[in-house]
Amino acid sequence: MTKLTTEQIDQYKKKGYISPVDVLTSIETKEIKDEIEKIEKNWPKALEGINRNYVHLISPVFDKVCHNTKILDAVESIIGKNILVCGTTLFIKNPDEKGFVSFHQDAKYIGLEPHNWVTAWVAITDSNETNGCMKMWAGTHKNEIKHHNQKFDENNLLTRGQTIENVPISETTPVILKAGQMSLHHPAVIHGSGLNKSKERRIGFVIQSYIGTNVNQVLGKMYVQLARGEDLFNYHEKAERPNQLMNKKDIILRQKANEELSKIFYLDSEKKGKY
Ligand SMILES: O=C(O)CCC(=O)C(=O)O
Repeated sequence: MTKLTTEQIDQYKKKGYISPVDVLTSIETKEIKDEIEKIEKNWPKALEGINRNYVHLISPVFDKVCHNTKILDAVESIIGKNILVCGTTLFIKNPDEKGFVSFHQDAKYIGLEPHNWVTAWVAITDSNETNGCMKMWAGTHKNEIKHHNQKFDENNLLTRGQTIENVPISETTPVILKAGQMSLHHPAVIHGSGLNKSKERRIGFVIQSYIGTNVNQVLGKMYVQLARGEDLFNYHEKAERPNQLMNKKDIILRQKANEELSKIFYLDSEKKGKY
């Protein structure tokens, strides 16, 4: 078992995130990149728009990442031994596009209470300042959830373009990761990311999030998998693990899961974005 060190846990408590943690081999990151390309080639809509979510429900390769022992050991150090996978998102920034992520707090619109959950951002390619890595405003997880303006910018990779204004960029820290490393961040830490100015894709596979079994969904319904321990609370719908890429029954389940997720993300919103 490769739990986080005391130093890493202290860093998480103090800053609201930790990085880098080594989790995948180069063979594994290549397998994931190949899987993305295979899906994009054969099912062009399967990762677009809202379908960037829940890819782990239709692909055994992504499912395997969510249940990776190294990732779960680290997550257990933060949220305890009873762990559910409650969602995943592929954050891809292509070089010729203008995708960015405004500064926000994940806990704002997601409805997961209490905040015994953590997001694992797994780098499938290197992620650095040139290609638009995440930037964290350390320590902000200790404050309240802030007001977010809803901007719906064309190139914002967030659902509503939710934005915390006036974040002092000089106080943020880039989360620089090599392919195969991950960062873990707290539901309330303020973070965002800029443009990909490189000539290659930047790919993050984000398990958002791992939740303790004691975490409820107070705004809607979610489809979860047990990743470790036992679930004595039974708050959520259960999702089976896929054993084949793009199985019909898995596609149907994923569609249902995405419809429910969309209701949560856009609750009380006058407008809908493209994700
Ligand atoms: O991939 C990015 O640049 C941002 C992702 C993000 O905001 C998150 O994982 O919470």
